[in-house]
Amino acid sequence: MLQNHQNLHFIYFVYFHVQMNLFDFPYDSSINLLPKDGTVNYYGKILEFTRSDDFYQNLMQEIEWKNDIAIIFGKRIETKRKVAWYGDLPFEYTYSNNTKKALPWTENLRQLKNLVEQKSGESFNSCLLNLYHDGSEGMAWHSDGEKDLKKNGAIASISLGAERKFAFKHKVSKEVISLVLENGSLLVMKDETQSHWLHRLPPTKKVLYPRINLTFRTIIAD
Ligand SMILES: O=C(O)CCC(=O)C(=O)O
Ligand SMILES: [Mn+2]
Repeated sequence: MLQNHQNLHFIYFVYFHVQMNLFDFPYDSSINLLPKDGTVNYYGKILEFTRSDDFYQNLMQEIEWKNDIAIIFGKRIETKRKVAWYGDLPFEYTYSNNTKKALPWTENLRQLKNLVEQKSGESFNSCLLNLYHDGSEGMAWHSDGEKDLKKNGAIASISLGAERKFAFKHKVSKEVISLVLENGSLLVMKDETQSHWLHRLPPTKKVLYPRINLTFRTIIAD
């Protein structure tokens, strides 16, 4: 009996470890990465490599990528990074004095939206996509507190392609929390995160490949 019991433990142990390796889900998504004033949960890879690669290839082709406009030292400049904006309705979204009208979901975006909604338990009506061609392109410190966004609404971020470092900085205490966003991973920012923390994607010389980022959001239609 004792022997059987031990075997059972052994089998469970091996099964559990194989499962962990097969699906590579080592993160506890209930852990809040922020010490205060907001909630950030990292789910690790939620897409297996081939699925993630399919989405990456399809989105690269089908998305209407456009150069973005940013205001740097008071000047409007066109970024090398490309962006696109999709949603349930032709929502208008304004940032850096730049207004975009959301395009209708593609089948790939709909599938990713369903997946992040199921994983996060939140719902979204729009998605901002960013394409960084390599590590020379990034995004400076900012928060996603635009007036068109639902206040304290969750933002779900999917990463496809090259893995990149991502960081949060508290607006008052200046504490910095960083992590690596892996290919096929999900990160969710919610509660008061955007009011109290900035985030950025630092540029790096080490990354030579593209990355696509999708941030699912909730827009308040007028
Ligand atoms: O590329 C990322 O991971 C973040 C993008 C971002 O912060 C944004 O689009 O507001
Ligand atoms: Mn952002």
